[in-house]
Amino acid sequence: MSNISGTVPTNGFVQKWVKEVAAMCQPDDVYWCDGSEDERERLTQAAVQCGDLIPLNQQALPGCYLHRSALNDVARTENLTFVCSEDKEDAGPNNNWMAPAESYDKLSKIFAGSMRGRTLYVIPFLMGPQGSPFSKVGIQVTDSVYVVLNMRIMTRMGKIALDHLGDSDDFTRCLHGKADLDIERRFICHYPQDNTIWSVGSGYGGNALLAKKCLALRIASKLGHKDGWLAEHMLIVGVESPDGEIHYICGAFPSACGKTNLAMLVPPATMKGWKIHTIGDDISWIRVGADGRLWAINPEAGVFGVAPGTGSNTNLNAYRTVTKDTIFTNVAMRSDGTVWWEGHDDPVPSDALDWRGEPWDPEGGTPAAHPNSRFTVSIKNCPSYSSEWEKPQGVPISAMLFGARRQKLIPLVYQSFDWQHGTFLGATLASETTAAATGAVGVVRRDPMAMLPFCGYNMGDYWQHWLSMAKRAANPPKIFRVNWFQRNERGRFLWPGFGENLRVLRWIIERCKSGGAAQETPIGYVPKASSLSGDGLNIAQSDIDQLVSVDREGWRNNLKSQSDFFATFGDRLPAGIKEEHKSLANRLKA
Ligand code: GTP
Ligand code: SPV
Ligand code: MN
Repeated sequence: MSNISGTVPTNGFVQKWVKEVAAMCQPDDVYWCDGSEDERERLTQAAVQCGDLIPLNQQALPGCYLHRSALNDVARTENLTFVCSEDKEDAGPNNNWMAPAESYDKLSKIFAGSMRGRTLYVIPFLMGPQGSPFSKVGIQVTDSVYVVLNMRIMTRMGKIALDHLGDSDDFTRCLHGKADLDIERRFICHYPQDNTIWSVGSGYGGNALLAKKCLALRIASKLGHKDGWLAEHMLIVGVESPDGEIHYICGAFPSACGKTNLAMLVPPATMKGWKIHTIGDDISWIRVGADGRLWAINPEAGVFGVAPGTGSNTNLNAYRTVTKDTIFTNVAMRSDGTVWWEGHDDPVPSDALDWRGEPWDPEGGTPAAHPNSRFTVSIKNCPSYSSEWEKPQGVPISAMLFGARRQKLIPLVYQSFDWQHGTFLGATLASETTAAATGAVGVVRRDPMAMLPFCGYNMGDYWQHWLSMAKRAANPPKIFRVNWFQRNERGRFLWPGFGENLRVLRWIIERCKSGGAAQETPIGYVPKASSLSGDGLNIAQSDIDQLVSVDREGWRNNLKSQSDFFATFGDRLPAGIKEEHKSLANRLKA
């Protein structure tokens, strides 16, 4: 029997489930988290003691700590992630599948006795604003104090969640254990029919913070399919024009393709009077409002952001966000106890330990920070944080963006003809892969709606669900495709990106208000170069022409790769998507 401490809730369903998992995992202690400040201090000390956290220089970086993960545990492992629906077809070709009974059996054996000598922490957490009818409760059990401290930042944790739950059994059961961190015994399994997630053998990010990708996307997307809403891998940002009007925009970009940066954009000095309001940087839950518009909430409370590339010249807001109360994972540490990464403001250090804790040789050809090193920090730390984040109904969405990393072919921005065509733009999204998941980097892969690794059911059904939103929403957002990542022959980015992306948002907002100069092309409405330039944009005319040009030949060559991908969905592929593919082919022929 384990020692029990902390705040045990009165909810019998929660108690019963925790008793069951404790019986399987056999921890020495069970600790029920309450989310208090006092608890944070105690758990932080415990984390320092066991080596999970290294205190940083508290003068320069108050409340900041460094975590170094196991060397084989630095990113999501998509090949070890499963959707264990009853019927394999319901997981679709977009997911790995295991039969539920087989996977419960396999993971039970790994969990059995795996917490001996350890503490099992119970984390009640709320996803979404307090008092919102759209918010959901999860209970995560974990043997990692690092995971507890991250979940504390990433969610609304403790009493607030138990109050929301009351005596209901409507909560996601999230079981997480490090076991021995052996990649051969690592599995991240989802059971949508049981509202349950089991994750074992990893302590990192989306594998271990089960509120994030596992609950808020994979499980939630399936719930949304059933109940008529959308769970999306989307940032939410409010863009205020000089006349004081605010438009809210959602954007889906694959991992490490710019969501956090767009959500925290710093307007360029030349665009006077524009302001940015940050609501969310990774996940949106989206519903049809009584007014026929789509409304979005950010279910999360924190940011688990990519460190490399974060500097005051690329994104001052993000840079300032991480100067206090931040947990850094796998960045480099300098001898004065401060942090550094590639793209940091400070010069390349000669006295740094790299992300593994080894002395770093700047000439050695390896990065100091891991390319997928991260910071975990409350969204309220961000200078552009908006209190609209707390609104139970969320914010009304004017435009949705699909973006990805593409060196060639995809223009800087173009607008879909309508909702069905916009859904098609999402469905055909493809991106060069990044370090956010294990595997090759820089390879173009299809990543529809930036949800390929996160859609908890058959993507054919998901597209049909997207198409059906138009029938229920009289006034849906306008849909756009964006690409900040075009390069020239020498590999240089054609578009300055970051703050200058506001020029693209300005055109998008004009289009939402039926303005904005555009040219109709076979792929959609593309801006006139003149609607992006002006007020101090400092790039060559030939570059801007290239950024908005449509390479018909390249698009024709792309059609086959689209249809090959769609064919893998067989008869689950919606007619509306087939129709759009055919229309695009016809327009390109004309
Ligand atoms: P996840 O947290 O993995 O979902 O990533 P994300 O989509 O939030 O990406 P993030 O904003 O953290 O950016 C990832 C990387 O892309 C960082 O290294 C950024 O510096 C870089 N990046 C972001 N926006 C731009 C841009 O407009 N232009 C260029 N060239 N790079 C960008
Ligand atoms: C992503 O990979 O899209 C992330 C990081 O946001 S993780 O939490 O690891 O999924
Ligand atoms: Mn993400």
